[in-house]
Amino acid sequence: MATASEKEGVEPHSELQLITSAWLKRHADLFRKATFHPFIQSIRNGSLDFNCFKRWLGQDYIFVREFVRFLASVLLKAPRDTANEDIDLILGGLVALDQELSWFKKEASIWEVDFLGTNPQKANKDYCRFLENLMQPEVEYVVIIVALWAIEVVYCDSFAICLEADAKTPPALLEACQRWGNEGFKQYCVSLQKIADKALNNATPDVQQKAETAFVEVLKNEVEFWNMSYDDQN
Ligand code: HMH
Repeated sequence: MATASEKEGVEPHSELQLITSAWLKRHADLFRKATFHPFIQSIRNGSLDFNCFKRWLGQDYIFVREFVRFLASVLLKAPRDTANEDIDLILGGLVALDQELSWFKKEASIWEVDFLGTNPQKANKDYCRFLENLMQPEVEYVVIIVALWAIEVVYCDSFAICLEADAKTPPALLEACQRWGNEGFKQYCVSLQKIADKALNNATPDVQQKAETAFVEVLKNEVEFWNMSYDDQN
């Protein structure tokens, strides 16, 4: 007999993603603000002031340096019984960050952005402090794997918008958009979501609540990060 999900044509693993899917619905407005931000819209319609892109580049490099530590902490905190392929996925994410940092350095020379002379702005400092708090020993693995998924999926969905068929993204910004908007990165995000839901399914309601709060906090931090990049008054 066909299961309910087969009848509806939903992929068989989808029951594992119920919790994160419910959050995406519950916080759809905020998620939209984090992914369809004026910064992204203006890349997509070709009107972004390149100075905003340069500001984003310098700030995001600082963020990614902190994110390396965060990702390493996710790997360290993974419970002993974590499936090997889940560990390998996170390890692959860390390896990709090595290439990402090289890409940032290459872009810095193209755009003449001096990373060493760049100071983190408030939204960036706040976001990095949020990551630092998540790295504390008492924070559960479930909470940080959810945060990791949320951080990645926002960039994935945002930059994918700039690659849609009718987008007028300037050629100079295409590489950045492809870095996070490509199909491989999307698959990485889907895999992270599955790991997050697996962990959530085994968590107590109390910890599930903490993870949802972390998810919402990531979205708010992402909105502030775009605001900062788009407008230097922030
Ligand atoms: C602010 N969020 C921010 N920067 C990034 N590079 C990502 C998410 C994705 O790694």
